[in-house]
Amino acid sequence: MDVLTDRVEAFESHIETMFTSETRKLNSSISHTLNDLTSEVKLLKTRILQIEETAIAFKETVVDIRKQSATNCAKFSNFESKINDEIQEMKMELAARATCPSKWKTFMGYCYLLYQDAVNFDSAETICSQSSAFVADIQSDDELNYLKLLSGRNIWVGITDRNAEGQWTGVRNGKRVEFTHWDSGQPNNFAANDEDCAVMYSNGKWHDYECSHTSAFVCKKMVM
Ligand SMILES: [Ca+2]
Ligand SMILES: [Ca+2]
Repeated sequence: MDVLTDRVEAFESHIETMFTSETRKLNSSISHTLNDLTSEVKLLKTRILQIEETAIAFKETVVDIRKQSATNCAKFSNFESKINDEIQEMKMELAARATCPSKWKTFMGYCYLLYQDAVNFDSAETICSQSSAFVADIQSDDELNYLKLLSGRNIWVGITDRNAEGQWTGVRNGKRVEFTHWDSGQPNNFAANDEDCAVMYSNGKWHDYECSHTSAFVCKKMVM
């Protein structure tokens, strides 16, 4: 009986030892896991703080950039307006100093000379080019009224649609004509379907004509 009791006690003691040992191990493992988790939480908190700081710094940078660009815009606009003012002043000074050769008339920065003899358009161009000028193109109502008064007769207009029918361009610069003053029904490309030059009548209305037609003309060049 004693032997049995001893064995039971020994078994109980063994079980207790095992239980204690396992409990310790478990406690230790839980404690490690807790420590690890705590460290990770700490790391995450630090990271979140860093991200928040970066976000705040970024927002401040954006605000600064906005302020800076508004300032720069204002500066640039101010600078642009100063430059424009200076250009305007220089133009006025230039216009005040500029002169036209004798016999030429001055109007809005250009010199004009009327040739009363009627010639075809190419001859008119040649005569004007000999004075470094061109057959007057007409770019505004003001210029049209001025040339009407100056010439008092039919004159060639320095435009043509020779290169592409119906596409009128300035002979001076080849640019598409923006200002026109065609009479009603004009341009009609009427004569032999080949009216590629233009004449302004004394009433200011424009008609397309064959370039071989003859007319008086006005040469035009910039004031020097
Ligand atoms: Ca034509
Ligand atoms: Ca015509």
